[in-house]
This record gives sequence, structure tokens and C-alpha cells, in this order.
Amino acid sequence: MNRFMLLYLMLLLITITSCQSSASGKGDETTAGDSARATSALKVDTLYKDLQNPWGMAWLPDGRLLITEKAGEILVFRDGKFTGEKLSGVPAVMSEGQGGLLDIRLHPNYNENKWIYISFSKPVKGGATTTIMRFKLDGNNIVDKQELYEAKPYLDADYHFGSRIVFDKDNYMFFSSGERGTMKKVWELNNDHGKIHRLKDDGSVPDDNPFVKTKGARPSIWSYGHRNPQGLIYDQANNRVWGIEHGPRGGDELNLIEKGKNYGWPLTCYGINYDGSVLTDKKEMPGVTNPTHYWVPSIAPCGSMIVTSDKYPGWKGNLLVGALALRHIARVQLDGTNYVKEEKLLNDVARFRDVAEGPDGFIYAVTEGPGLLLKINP
Ligand SMILES: [Ca+2]
Repeated sequence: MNRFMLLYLMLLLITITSCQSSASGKGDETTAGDSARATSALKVDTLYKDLQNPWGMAWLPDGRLLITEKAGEILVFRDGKFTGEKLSGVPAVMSEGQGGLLDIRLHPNYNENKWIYISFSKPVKGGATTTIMRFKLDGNNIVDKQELYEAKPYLDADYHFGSRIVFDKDNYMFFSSGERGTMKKVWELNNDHGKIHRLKDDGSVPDDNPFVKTKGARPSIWSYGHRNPQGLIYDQANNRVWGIEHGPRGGDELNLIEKGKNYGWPLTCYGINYDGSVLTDKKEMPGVTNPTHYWVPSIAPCGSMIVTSDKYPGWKGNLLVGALALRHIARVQLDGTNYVKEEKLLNDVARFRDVAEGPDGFIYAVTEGPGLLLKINP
């Protein structure tokens, strides 16, 4: 029996064990109410187990899978195996704290234009800042780099960078920028922190962004009052954007992201400070859009996706949310834009950093502690 087979059997055993404990009513204390149930035993293939803080995944049409690692590497996989190759020419990143090389996403029309987008914490004077760049590939070499955006003003905090990238059906690019410790300033529109932004695919500002005519406002802002959104989902079938953000101690949120809206942080919140002190007694406020769902205690949600594949019976349209602190994937069922319930998948396997649907219709995940590339079979 080789090591991969052994690891796979261990994962399967962990999954089955966690399902049994949840079905008996234990192990459910990790989400609000009794909404979480772990009922599915899944077959999981461990494709690779030496990832170092992976963050994002993107498949090229030629079959290559690119995985970003926080330290600033982009690993090349093919047919579920690491080729031993890495992309060259990755821009310099500040890999400290939560910063580093973060998300990666192909342009929806990649076949025609060959653009690949990344987000990262760029070292700048006085610290680091969330930055969006696009580039093309010549073999494994990064070429034609274009920096499209950087969050302003620069700050020296090494946490809350966001930052996921999604494209909608009209090729508008949405990306998240974390609050970087600016707290109440995320309600001010004169800075980029704690916001979800919308730009054209070339980095220019669309005329119909909500604050383009607001004096002093940063024109890329689409919504504000966010803490640290490390998950962003585009639901193509319904033309919706979902944001998933870390709360403080308790109060992680799933938000339906809509034009110009204020999502409340830090003046409304369902959690408390890490030291146990009360941050705000307000969960709601006029003018603030409430989350579709919140998690108390925190699951620490990160990379997320919507299931579009037919390979997983009953899962189509569900959101899969990778959880770091509580080490599982939350399968969230919705009724329209309302939260219905969720199921914990692969409980306690690892910290799930990203989950994504491959071009083959199968679901893949990358984790840290241990650093795995997993394929989830129906
Ligand atoms: Ca909120």
C-alpha cells in the first residue's frame, strides 16, 4: 500500500467518523442553531500533499492546473499530478501574516485573449497593499504583465488583504479588498479598504459604478462595510455575486453583494472581539444590509464556489465554502437568495483554503496544515 492510498483511507475514515458523530447530535456546535449536518461520506483522492500555503486554483484549457502559494510561487499541475514546474516571472509579494500571492483567475474569454489575473500583497513604501495584475503565459514564463489596481492608501498591517477575483457574464471584474485594521474607515468611500470593487477587465472604471459621481469617492467601489472577504462567488445562472467574509470572534458572514450597499462592518456585527470584549451591541442598523447567513462561532471561511456540475446529485446551485478554523467545507443550500441549511463535508481533514470546480466537472480543494490538493468524488 503506497502512502497516497494510506492517506486516502485515513481521510475516508475521518469523514465517516465525523458523519457518525454529527448524526448522533454531537459535533454540531460549530454553526448557528442546528443548521449543520454532516451526512455525506465522500470518496476523496489526495492528488498532492506537499503544498505550502496554497491560496487559489485556475485551470488552463490545455489541461494545466495552476495553484498559487502564498510565498509567491505558482505550481503547474497536469492530469492531477505536480509537473515539478513553476511559473517564472511572478511579481514580488510581501509574504508575511496573511499577505502574499493570493488568488488566480482566468479571463472568461481566455481562449481568445489569454489573460490570467492574480491578486497579491505588493510590497510598497510603508507596507504592502492588495494589488490586481494580469499577465499572459509563454510556456511557463509570465509575460505582458499589467498592473490594474492597487488599494490605497498604503498601510503597514500584514492582515486583512481580501482578496478574491471573479468575473460576471459581461466580463466585469469583482474583487475584494480587506479592511487592513482601518475599522470605521471602511464606511468612508475615500479609501479602498473593506470594499468589494468592480472594474472592467482592463482595469478601467465602468461608468455605472455606484460612486463614480460621488465627490472624493474611490470610483472602483461597488459595496462597502466589509471586514475581510476571502471568498467571492459569481452565480452565472442567476447573475449574482456572493461575498464570504471573516468576522471577528464569531460573525463570519455570507452576503449577497449588491451595487452601492453598506454591509455594516464594524458598526454592526454578530461577533465579539478576540479578547472577549464587546465590539458593538448592534447587529442591525438602518442603511446596513444584513448578511444572508452568519456563523457563530466562526468557521473562518475562505475560498468558495457554486456547484454547476451535474456530477454531484442534489448539489447543483449549492455554495461550497472552505473553512480554515473549523477545517471543513460547508455545503450551503439556498432557496433563491435565502439560506436554508448547510452540511459539513470532510470535517477536520485540514484547513480548507480554496475549493473550485474543474473543467471536468469534479470539485477540487487545496488545504493547509497539511497542504493537500484533493479531488472530491461524488
Ligand atoms: Ca456585515
